[in-house]
Amino acid sequence: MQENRVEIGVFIQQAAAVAKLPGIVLATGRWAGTIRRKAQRRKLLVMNTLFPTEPTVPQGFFYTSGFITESEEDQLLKAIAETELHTFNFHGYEAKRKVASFGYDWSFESRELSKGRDIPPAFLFLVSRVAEFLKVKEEEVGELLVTEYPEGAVINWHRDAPPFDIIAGISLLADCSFRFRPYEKARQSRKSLISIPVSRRSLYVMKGESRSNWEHSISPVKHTRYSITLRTLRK
Ligand SMILES: O=C(O)CCC(=O)C(=O)O
Repeated sequence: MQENRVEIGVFIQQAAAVAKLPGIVLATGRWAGTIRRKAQRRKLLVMNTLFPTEPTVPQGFFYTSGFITESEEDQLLKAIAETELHTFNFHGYEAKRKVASFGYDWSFESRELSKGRDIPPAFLFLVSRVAEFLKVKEEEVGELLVTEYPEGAVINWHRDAPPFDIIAGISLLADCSFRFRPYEKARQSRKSLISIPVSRRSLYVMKGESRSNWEHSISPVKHTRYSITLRTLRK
């Protein structure tokens, strides 16, 4: 997992820095002072990075760039152009973004899941690719949501609806800044905010803690962006 790689990377970096410290006992004369001061600065640096207060990314979050090719992105954008999108409405508030949902649809009004339209054939290659990546059966992907973010549109802080389990997001046409903050209000602070640059054609996955203990949002997009969100249903 990415976070493990990050942790291992930090550990190797720190181990390398620590390994250079014995240099101070070998030096004598005026060099000893310089080397000692350098070593102390290095030691401070190590101490500052040894126990990070927050992880780099929440546990259970995975990101990979270039998940789809440019021609697959074109293919999906053509499929979206043929899809009727409607303005997203949240308790009477009309958002800037537009959506189309296929498979199981969650209603924010009734807080119920209902079976909607079948996923159009043009998106099925993506369902199968993501299912393979997640190591789940294609049938386990319960919903495919297409979202259009015109320039300046956002998605506000939220945690996905309870009936869904794993969330996978593919970005099309533009990059965005994907943010996490702890779900628990008491743990929210400027320091606990995590911003992750997400590029077009990439895939991110949220499961585990990133899905249940954190909420996410997207900052205003600089250029029109589309996303395809695939969600598995809880068993
Ligand atoms: O556009 C995205 O990648 C995020 C979508 C999302 O968070 C949602 O629909 O709940």
